[in-house]
Amino acid sequence: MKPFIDEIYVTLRSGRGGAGAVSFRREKYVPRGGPDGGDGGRGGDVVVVRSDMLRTLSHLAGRNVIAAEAGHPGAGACRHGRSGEPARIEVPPGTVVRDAHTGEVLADLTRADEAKILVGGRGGKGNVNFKSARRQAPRYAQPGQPGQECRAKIELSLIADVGLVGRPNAGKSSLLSALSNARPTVAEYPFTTREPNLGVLRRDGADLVIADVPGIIEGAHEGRGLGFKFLKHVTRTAVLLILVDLSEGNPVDTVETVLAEVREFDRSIAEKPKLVVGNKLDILGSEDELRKLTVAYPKDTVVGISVATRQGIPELIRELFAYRAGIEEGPGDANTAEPEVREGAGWRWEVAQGTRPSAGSSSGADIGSGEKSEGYSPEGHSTGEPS
Ligand SMILES: Nc1nc2c(ncn2[C@@H]2O[C@H](COP(=O)(O)OP(=O)(O)OP(=O)(O)O)[C@@H](O)[C@H]2O)c(=O)[nH]1
Ligand SMILES: [Mg+2]
Repeated sequence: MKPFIDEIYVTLRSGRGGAGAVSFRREKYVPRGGPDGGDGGRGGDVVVVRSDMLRTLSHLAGRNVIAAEAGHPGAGACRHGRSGEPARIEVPPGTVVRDAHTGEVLADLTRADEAKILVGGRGGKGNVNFKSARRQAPRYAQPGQPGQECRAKIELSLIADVGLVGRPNAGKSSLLSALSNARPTVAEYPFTTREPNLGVLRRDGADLVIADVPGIIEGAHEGRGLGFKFLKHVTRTAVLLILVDLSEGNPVDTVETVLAEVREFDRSIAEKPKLVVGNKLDILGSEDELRKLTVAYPKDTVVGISVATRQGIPELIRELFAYRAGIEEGPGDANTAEPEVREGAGWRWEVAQGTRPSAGSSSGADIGSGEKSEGYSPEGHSTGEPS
């Protein structure tokens, strides 16, 4: 399996324009034929294209520069140079391209199919354009315009509808497994999940994408446990599902700790609609703990479940679909039928080693500045000196 890579830095370069040609018509019975140097071709653009087949940025790993082709020079007999081939960069849905230095968003491929990031340089005009009554034999043509360059940060946020957050061992991966076709690893030790997992829950033809992220502990914002940078994968979810192991006791403290860490990461995530879910209801005494949650969060929806016995799971699924923005409750049988969990696409990613800058939040302190774009230097053969 390819490593999970969700952030890369790369220098993008559009093609410089091709130079215009200096050329004169030379034919047997045409003495002193006029200038006929054609224009140079346009340089290639840099375009980012959304590919729904891709799930990570791994295919771009190790690329330091992505450059489009330069425009081809013009030639005699007024021939135009060919345009340079664009650089088309395929990325998964949910990719955002930013200027690595300023953070400015250059393209957001969540909904857009493609976006032009850099425009190729214009081709130079050939000497046929510079003929005048006074200058009948211009020995001059324009060089092509240089291409553009930028250091880009290409970043992927998973597009999930529901984000599962909670302490390690709460049963997040077990729940994802119960709700969707995804089969993440489940184990009784903390931090089993080290990279996000996605699963799809399908019901009455509507899809709900659920993201299970690694467990969060107090002090995660200071790097404890696995840290909290993976929370960026829930920045775009519509609903936050906070899962609590009721058998641990003090469920309200647990929810507050998790929320405090989420808030440290990004206040807006903590303000999303929340679903507070108590898990492991099958364990003795959990009912009482669940009641504490219901009392503490009268405004939020509180649901008790047991992934082990499937108690409460159908109710939870109904709540999830009810919450999801833009998707109403499925037609008809909402109260009676057991919601159906069917096949869909699911992915599991493995850990990437040493592929990205250390802290997700540092806005690129260690980014190389990349080479500066070259000067505007005319190239060899086809650009003549001014006469
Ligand atoms: N008794 C009981 N055990 C459960 C239930 N749900 C999950 N577990 C167990 O709890 C343990 C942790 O489950 P996981 O799904 O790996 O928990 P997680 O939240 O994904 O944990 P991390 O990935 O480490 O953050 C496993 O041993 C599960 O079998 C439940 O409803 N009842
Ligand atoms: Mg897990």
